[in-house]
Amino acid sequence: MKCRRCREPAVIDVRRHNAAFCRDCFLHHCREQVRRAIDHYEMLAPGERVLVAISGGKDSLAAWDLLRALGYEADGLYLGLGIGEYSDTSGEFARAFAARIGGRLHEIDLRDDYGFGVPEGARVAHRSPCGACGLSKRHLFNSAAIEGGYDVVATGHNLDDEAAVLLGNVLHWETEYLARQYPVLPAAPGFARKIKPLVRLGERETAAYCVLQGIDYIVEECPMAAGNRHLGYKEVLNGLEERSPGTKAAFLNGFLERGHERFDDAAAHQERADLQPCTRCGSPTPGELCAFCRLQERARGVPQGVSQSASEWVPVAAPEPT
Ligand code: Q46
Ligand code: ZN
Repeated sequence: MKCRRCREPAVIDVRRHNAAFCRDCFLHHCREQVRRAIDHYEMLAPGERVLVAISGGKDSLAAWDLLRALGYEADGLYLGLGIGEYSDTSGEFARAFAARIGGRLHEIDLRDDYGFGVPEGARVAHRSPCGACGLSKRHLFNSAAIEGGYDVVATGHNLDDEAAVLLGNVLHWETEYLARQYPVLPAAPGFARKIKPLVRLGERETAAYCVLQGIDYIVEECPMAAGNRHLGYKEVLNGLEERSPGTKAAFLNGFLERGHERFDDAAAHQERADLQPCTRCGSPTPGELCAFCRLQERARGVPQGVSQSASEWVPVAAPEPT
């Protein structure tokens, strides 16, 4: 197997592209895919400051590394979720990577800074752990970006993640989620722009990128993910991909190029029009208190460390992993 680009011996094949690459050309391929995604979806303008949501996993660390490699000014933000050993270990990987690249890593700890962890939050809110987690991440990454003067929040969602979320949204015809499922969500008053620069890279590619680039990342999945629908959708798509390489990319890219606009009507954006500042934290919200502040108020009275398995819950929508 020879590298498609330089004809040296290849170390990895990418069946979707019907290509194999040596180490250096594979790293170039990854940078190229991210560069193309940024250009195509107009994710970033020169000089903009990016805050990368860091989980300690392969995708978020690869996203941070790739954005820096492409010359963007990107800092990281690690959010401790209070999920026992998983959170302790993922934080260590995030810190070690930041130290290695000399990057600036902000940190927020949900339990230390806000008085609750994801397990307690889920229990009091009668949500799935991933629901409480997603709400907290969206709120805290956005408010940290606004307060820190960042233009953009970047997440490590890859092609596999996005295809799985799309499958879930289509199976349940979640039209509002379909309207918002796009690699760029524009900024609005109180909201930083959100981008997904890894949308053209598969999960196997981001893992290989980290290995070939010498990036250590937490390999274990979050224990709360067990049994959630999102993993089931990934398995289904992996089965289809195995039989017919390129299916996932065709599914996702077809939606982004030809399907998304059909759901992206004014109504989808209307909800942002009638927002007012949360009386407690100032974030835009339709009510008095934003959803995160309500969650925090309810969760603070609950004993810490109450564990809740995701499989006991039926998520309302597929979670947004990072
Ligand atoms: S971290 Fe949070 Fe994920 Fe864990 S609780 Fe669910 S959403 S699975 S990416
Ligand atoms: Zn609030």
